Amino acid sequence: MEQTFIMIKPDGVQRGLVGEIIGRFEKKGFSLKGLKLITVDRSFAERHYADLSAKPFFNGLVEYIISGPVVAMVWEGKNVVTTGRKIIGATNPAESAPGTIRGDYAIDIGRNVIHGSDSVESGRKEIALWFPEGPVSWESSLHPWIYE
Ligand code: RTP
Repeated sequence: MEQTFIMIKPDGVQRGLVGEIIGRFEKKGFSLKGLKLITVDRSFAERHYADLSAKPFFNGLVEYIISGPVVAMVWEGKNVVTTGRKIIGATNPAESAPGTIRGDYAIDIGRNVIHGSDSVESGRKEIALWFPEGPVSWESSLHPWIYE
């Protein structure tokens, strides 16, 4: 089954949005396979965002991510990468539809509350980086009520 890496960024944690965000993924029917509250250092944040190292906003982005604890998660389910990005909404909250997490809870692109892997392959890489111990292996007894 497909997995994705989801991170509630420091602003989401500080604003008390952890329960709300987890609830949205849970209620959709996805399964939580990894969860930790963690404060990362600069070199770790730079590794996570290595693909963006040439961008002008890179330093500000790294400062933001290391500014407080984040909630790192692995979520599993059919099409969870693409559907997870839809639940999250467009990168710039000014363009995120109401009903999405960013559309409902964010205003500035540099304080957009949450991260989600943009492909199955980057999900794999990000899960390996954040969960070197591997996700938790379990299967929800609700599966027959969620998948036909
Ligand atoms: P994410 O990785 O956080 O899920 O976001 P994304 O794929 O939707 O967007 P990406 O282009 O990968 O950018 C990563 C994060 O960098 C910040 N950003 N700031 N100031 C700016 O122009 C700018 N552009 C991007 C955002 O926090 C974005 O989520």
